[in-house]
Amino acid sequence: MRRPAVGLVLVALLATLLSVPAPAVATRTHEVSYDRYSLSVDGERVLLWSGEFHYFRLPSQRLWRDVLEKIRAAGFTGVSLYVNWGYHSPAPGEYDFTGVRDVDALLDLTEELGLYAVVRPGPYINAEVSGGGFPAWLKQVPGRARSSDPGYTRAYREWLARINPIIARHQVTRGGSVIAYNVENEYAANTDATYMRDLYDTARAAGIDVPITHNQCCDASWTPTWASGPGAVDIPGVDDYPQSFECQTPDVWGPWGPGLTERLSDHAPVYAAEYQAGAIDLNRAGYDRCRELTGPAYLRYFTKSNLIASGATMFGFYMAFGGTNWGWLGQPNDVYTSYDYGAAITESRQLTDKYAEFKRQGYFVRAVEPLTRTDPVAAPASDNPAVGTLARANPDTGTQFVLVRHSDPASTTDDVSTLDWSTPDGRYRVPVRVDGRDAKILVAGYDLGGQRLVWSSSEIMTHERIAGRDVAVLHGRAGESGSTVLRYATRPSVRVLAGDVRTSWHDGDLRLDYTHSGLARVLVSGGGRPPLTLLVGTEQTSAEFWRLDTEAGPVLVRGTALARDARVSGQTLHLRADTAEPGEVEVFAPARRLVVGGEPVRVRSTASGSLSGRLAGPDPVDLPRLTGWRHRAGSPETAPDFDDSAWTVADHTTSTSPVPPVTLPVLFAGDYGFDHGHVWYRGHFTATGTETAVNLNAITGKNGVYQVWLDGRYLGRAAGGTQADSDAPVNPAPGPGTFPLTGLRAGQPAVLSVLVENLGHNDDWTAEDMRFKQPRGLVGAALAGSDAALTWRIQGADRHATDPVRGPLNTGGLYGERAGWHLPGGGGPGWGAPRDPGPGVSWYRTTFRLDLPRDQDVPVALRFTGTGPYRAQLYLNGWNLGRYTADLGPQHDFVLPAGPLREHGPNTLAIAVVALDESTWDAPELAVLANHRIVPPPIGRLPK
Ligand code: IPT
Repeated sequence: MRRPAVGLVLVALLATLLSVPAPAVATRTHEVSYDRYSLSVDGERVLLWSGEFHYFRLPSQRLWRDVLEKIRAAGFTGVSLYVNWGYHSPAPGEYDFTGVRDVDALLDLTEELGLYAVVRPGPYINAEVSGGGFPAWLKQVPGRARSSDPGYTRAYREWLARINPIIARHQVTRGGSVIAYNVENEYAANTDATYMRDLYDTARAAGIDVPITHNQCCDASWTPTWASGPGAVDIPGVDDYPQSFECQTPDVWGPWGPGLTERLSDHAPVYAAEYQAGAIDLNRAGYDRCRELTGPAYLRYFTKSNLIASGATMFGFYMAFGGTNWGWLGQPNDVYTSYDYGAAITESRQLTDKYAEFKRQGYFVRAVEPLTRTDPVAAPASDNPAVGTLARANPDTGTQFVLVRHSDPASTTDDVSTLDWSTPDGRYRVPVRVDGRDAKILVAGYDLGGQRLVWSSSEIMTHERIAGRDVAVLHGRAGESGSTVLRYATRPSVRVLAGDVRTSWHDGDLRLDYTHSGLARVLVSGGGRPPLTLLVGTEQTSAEFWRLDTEAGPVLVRGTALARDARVSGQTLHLRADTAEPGEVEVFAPARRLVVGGEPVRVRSTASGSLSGRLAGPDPVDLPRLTGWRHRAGSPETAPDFDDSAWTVADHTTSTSPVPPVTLPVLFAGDYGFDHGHVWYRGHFTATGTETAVNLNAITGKNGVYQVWLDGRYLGRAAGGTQADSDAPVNPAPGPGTFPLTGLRAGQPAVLSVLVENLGHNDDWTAEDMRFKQPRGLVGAALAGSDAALTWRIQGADRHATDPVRGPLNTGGLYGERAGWHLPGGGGPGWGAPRDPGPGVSWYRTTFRLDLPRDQDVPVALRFTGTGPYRAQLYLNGWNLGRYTADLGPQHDFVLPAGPLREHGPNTLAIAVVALDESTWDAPELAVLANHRIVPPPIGRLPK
């Protein structure tokens, strides 16, 4: 498979060496085509094995590189990238693509790293982000969203006019990384073909000339599939989440079906557009449970079954890295701050056992090219009905791929069988074993480099031609026996360097029999073929290998926690690798010397043809304890004499929202331009003395609350209304709360202060405005027992004055947020000794210094342990990095990503505690989540 950007990588590397900027645009262009089997680039078939990554969930360009390097190191050939309209657009006509919103820089990075990109700019993306990626202001645009209504059309064309040119200039066809462009998202309910057609045409008109795709929900029963007819795309894909999102029961097996991607078109490859690789934590079980639900066994069984059953050659694994719903990015109903997703790479960028499984599979699909073009063929018969087989073959090479797994998907027994296998090189009896929910893809009739693999009951991880030798890594489950048969013209000489391997020779077949254990090493030479180093490992030992491209050809690295990059110059291999502890490193490379991080490593040459040396681990690190907290009361808006004269008067009598107000005037926060976070209301009236209560309604999103004060006295709180849909358009009387009013005298001026949480905007999954355009804030307010006139003023985060660095979703309308108390400069007078919080808002601030070792990567979290009736909004150097819901859980650790976190210098923490009642102040502490020695980028700094 050709990497489109190798040329560019070289240019970039040279440029870095010479300390001149790399040219922005690569000169080499490529042709992208496709047929019913696969995508091709310049006529060479490509297996697109991509992992989903959301740049908007990681506010740090530097860490984008870290995560994308980790994705690449797992063998992914691409990334799937949603682009989030609302993240870039605070108000109509206002767009920002700078800093953490720089999509150009993101695509430059994919290009530099040689990763293909499937870009998915919506306009609707779902993705558990606020509004499903729609900007909040779209709620005030008349006309149904996700339809061809003129109001919506004008709005989304504005977005596409901004984003399409960025995507277009990064296409593979122009020397960049973008290999496909996805329109809309699971567009299967209330569809409108005119709209779909326009998305397609608008992309083409903007110069998008790579294939246009769509990700259909679930299976072909959801229509239209956009495979044909008006609005059809080039490559229709399918989303599949066979394990569901019930993380609290991680042992279930495929409750949402077998996970076999359907073919939607005869003219396009089978595309598993979103294939489940983690889960949202709907029931707050914690992401470790989600990682179990979608763990290595799931990935083995479902992904391998799907590969062979469906013949898919395009994949988007959702998610490779989930990230963080920082600020008010998250959708209110299904997620909390962490969007870790139980993914292969954790929110704090750590590699898991799922990562190892992805690596085994990713290296395989990438190395074994005949997989890009296969048809179903008859599978070898199994003599044990408990063990089932399914097969595909490449019609050009004859190479066969046989899936072996239990016939009953849920079976957990340990079974053996003998396959009667007619391979391209003859008929064989092949013993296999399936222990539990395992699945294997066995290969026969394969030109493995210069070798001929007749068959193997071990799986192929990868193979490379290195310094004139074929080096192959096979693997099997520890303790299971395996056999590999290779064909030679004459009997080759075999040297077993490690492991208990028995060899036999019969009629051109060299047969190796062994038990998978540790790492067996066999050298084969002669026999009319190039020399072969055969490495046969277990799941554990195979996962120790890393495969890297260099300008001198591929290299293999065994050991280290992560091998990111390599370069060969002369006889020296320069390696960029991470270590978690001191240990061995072994490299198979056309080199005699090894340099890691600029430091020569003492190596010895091994009999395997490799170099072996030792690398140091990281030094231990200590983080400072957080001390010196200061406090400031944060809800002056409750005081009767608070000056609200500059606030917006709520005087609208109509709204574009399809959800009607309970009372007039309209109090919907968005209708007055306040879209994210908390909103304050002050309702003034002259008491008649007969008031008995105020009846309020507010909509906050799930688990949201609103709080009410009368003349500074706390009256209490109520739960806010949640998602509306067409069945219950307004959730009969949304978020009702009755607050008794006592002690008011006739003629007395009185003021109600109401603080309403806004947890984000509903998605638009079913393309019905009732749900997405459900308002936020107060939706009804009436005095009981009195006809006094209530006049309201409203204050929140102004959509026209959003933070230029941190973006439109960073802050809401708390007093301290409006006054900048969350910012590094927001200290000053007015702050005093810490006090326990009472109902309303209390701010806490402190500073701390870090000086982490520059050659170590130490992800840091802020750890909350307090319990009580409060929610705490945490700001690091002004960045709103999450919301600790002490009353709900489950998240206690909040990742502080480097970037917002200064690893070398002073940091400011500010915490806005919104307490529902009297509570206690439990100060959080810093926590180390991992520690690796790294080679700081870029690799170009390494000596030549
Ligand atoms: C699929 C969406 O396409 C994606 O945006 C995200 O929301 C994902 O689900 C869940 O995390 S929808 C599919 C579950 C039907």
